[in-house]
Amino acid sequence: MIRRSLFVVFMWTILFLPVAYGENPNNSISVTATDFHFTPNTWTIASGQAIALSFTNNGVQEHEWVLLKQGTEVTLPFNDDDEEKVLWEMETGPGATKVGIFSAPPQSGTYTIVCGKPRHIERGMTATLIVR
Ligand SMILES: [Cu+2]
Repeated sequence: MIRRSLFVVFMWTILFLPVAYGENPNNSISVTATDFHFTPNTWTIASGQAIALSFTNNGVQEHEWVLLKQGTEVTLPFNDDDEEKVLWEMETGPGATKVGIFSAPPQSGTYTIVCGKPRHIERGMTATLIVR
């Protein structure tokens, strides 16, 4: 019985681990924020997948990576009134790196990324997320 259990675990490892690891690179993106840019400023992810975002802040101010709903128009100033436009957001402090997990939208297309801190959009903190 033990031998059979070990065999099942062994086969599971052979069959499924390569798939799991193989998918990881496509489901991980990274961004570096400075005052006041995102680098890179375009990412492509798979629809409906869990996506890990590694967010490094090399600026001296706090920055956000805010994923807006598809078709959202950014109206300035961007503030608390715009909260209903947000699908997911993450904030990272100066000199820090954080990893967050979000669900890629099920609908493919182009989504707008902004930093929601006051007047950061105006200074250039916008980017594009492509969902395929
Ligand atoms: Cu910012």
